[in-house]
Amino acid sequence: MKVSFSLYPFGKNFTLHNQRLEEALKFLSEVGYDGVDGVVDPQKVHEKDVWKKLSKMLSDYDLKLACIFGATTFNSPDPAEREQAIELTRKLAEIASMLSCENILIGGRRLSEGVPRDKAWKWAVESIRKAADYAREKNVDLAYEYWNRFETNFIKCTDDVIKLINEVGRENLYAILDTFHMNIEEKSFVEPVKKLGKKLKHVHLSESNRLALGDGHIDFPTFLSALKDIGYDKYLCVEVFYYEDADWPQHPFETAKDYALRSIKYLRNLGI
Ligand SMILES: [Mn+2]
Repeated sequence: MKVSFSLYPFGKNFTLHNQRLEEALKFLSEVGYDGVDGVVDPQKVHEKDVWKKLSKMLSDYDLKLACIFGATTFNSPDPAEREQAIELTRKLAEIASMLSCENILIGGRRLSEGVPRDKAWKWAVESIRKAADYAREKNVDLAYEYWNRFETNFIKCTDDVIKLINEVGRENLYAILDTFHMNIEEKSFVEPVKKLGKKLKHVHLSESNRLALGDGHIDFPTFLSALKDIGYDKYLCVEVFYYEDADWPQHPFETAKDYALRSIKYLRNLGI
């Protein structure tokens, strides 16, 4: 299994266009990461030079772009917001293909009070289907990440993601498992992996407190052995996350390096 690091903790609003990107890539490459996950600016879709330069930088440091962050408003009651999600996916798929990135992460936001769940479900199915068709044209896959009850009331378990994948009925729609959300919502770290099987396209390894791997109490050995059992051979993305502005460390860039280093060491000790 290959390991990537989500660039999020390197700084607030840190994207693949950040001034310090190269410094981050150099570090991650040196300590043994195979890839990165991150945010790209869809408005730059037609600026071919931007993507050429980025692509070269990634390859210079022998890193792959494992997954880019995508839309989360496919389930919105506002048709304009659903259309935006589809349009965003179309741009991101074009960018992903220029960067040899296989995956776009998608999700589903919290429904406001009074929004009927069955309608939101139908909106999500229809708009994700259109988005998946655009992504398909560029040979890019969509991977749905469910979140936990504190972050969404829409899709928050593996069973519902499988139902979504089946109803959308597009081969390039897959699932992401995130151990932080699993820890809250699932009965075990094994069953969801087995249920998804080949539909599992990407993984977020995230601690119970979203800090460096080993700083919390997620049972990673059990989860990783379940992945081995299904022959999972894709990326494990280390995801460090802060929920509040107040949670950001004083020196996020240096702290992110520390978390990235300790996390990869933790995984190496587990034989990854
Ligand atoms: Mn995640």
